[in-house]
Amino acid sequence: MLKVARARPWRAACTQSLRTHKRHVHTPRTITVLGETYPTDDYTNLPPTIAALLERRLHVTPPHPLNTIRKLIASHFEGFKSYDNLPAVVTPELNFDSLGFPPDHPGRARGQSYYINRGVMLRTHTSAHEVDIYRETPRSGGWLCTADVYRRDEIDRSHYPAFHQTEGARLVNVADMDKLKAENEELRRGLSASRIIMEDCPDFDAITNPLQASHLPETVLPVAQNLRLRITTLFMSIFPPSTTPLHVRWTPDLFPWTSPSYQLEVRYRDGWLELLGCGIVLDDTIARSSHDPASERSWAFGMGLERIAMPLFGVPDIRLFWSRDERFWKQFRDGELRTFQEFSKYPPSERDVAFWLPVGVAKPHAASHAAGGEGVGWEENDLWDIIREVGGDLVEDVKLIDDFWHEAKGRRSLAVRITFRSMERSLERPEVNEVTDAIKAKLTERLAVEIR
Ligand code: FA5
Ligand code: MG
Repeated sequence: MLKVARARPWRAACTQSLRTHKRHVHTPRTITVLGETYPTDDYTNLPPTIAALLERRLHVTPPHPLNTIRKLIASHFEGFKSYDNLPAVVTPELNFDSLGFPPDHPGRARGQSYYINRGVMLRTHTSAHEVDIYRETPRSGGWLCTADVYRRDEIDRSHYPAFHQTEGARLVNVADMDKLKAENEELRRGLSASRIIMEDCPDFDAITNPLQASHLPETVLPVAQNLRLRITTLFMSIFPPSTTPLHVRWTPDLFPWTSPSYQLEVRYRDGWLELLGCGIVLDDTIARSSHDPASERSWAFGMGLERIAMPLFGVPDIRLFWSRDERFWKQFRDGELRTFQEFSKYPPSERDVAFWLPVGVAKPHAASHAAGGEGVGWEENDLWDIIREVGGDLVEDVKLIDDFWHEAKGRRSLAVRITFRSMERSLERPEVNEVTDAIKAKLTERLAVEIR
């Protein structure tokens, strides 16, 4: 206890100087994103490699599979208005506050999201546009919004710092519940005639997934059922009937602006792949959207398009969606589902990199990871970003393989295993060594680590 207390001022000083160092040496005064120039500040953490992805617009570029999926989804939601070109640069107010994220929500931290500066960031989800779009939506209207979203994340075959989501929402007048119940019956009949296996979950749980205080079961349960039925029938219609029936399961979830909330997973390659989150929008958010929570309910969902495209097109690695290689592009036709043929798989090459963290970085778990990174001298996502920035798409996977605290030195040591693999060619040993050396140099320069 005493040790932690004594260590604190020292750690704070070190954190400060590290941050000043990083900013002073590496952050330009301004950065330009999608043609707009912004001043930088102590929150800026958007690397050029990520900023470059904003130009790609894969979800509106035929014959890219994400464009095909976007259109398939839209065809299932007849009469819903589509928004496919909203810019990725948003304010934290839109991305978080408009949806009631608490001030200390971890998603707000610099370590989790990409900030251009304190006032502007890259959207982390399409929900950032919910309130604005609802405002333009008439009573009983529906809408869809598809876009690229950005999150600082680990690297593996199903996680990439940029991915795509389709958000959808439907407003329902509480006076229309009978109509909605009839629609639900129709949807249920369609489902029971299909080969889909659906594990449903309870509509709500009074403790862990409650109805909102102002919602009577009779004016909200049909809406919650309509949400799950519309989504399940969407997947029933876009996944072609095959010998193995599609197997999905609903479970309760938690979002700051919906209650009750649900998540949908699909059975894929011996595991469960998370496809989407959704729920009944809170009255507060409805009111913020210039609608009347007393007479209107709304469901909303946000689904990951790559997660749908991977099983649907048989794409084994999420990096492939960003490929510029014509062997990827020429396999697809606009609007058609085709099974991707892996181009010859080149061998992986692994390198381990071990290093001491800067003196003064606290023992793991002694530090609290406060939102906004205040007082935190070490942010693991900085590590993944730098490795990706230097190694680009040659980096297939990065794993933390060692993390120990050296009592006598009072220092923490980490080791990572980087798997390099090109989708396009065999990597030569000297090239891999050169990239590894460049990664080590950048880690030393930016994070003040000491390579072991
Ligand atoms: C959301 O982003 C919420 N905005 C969804 C929502 C909308 C809830 C409206 C309620 C109402 P979540 O963080 O679970 O939720 O992400 C939604 C989906 O995006 C996931 O289910 C997954 O399919 C996909 N996804 C999330 N992270 C990644 C990633 N790093 N790479 C690829 N896909 C991802
Ligand atoms: Mg989720």
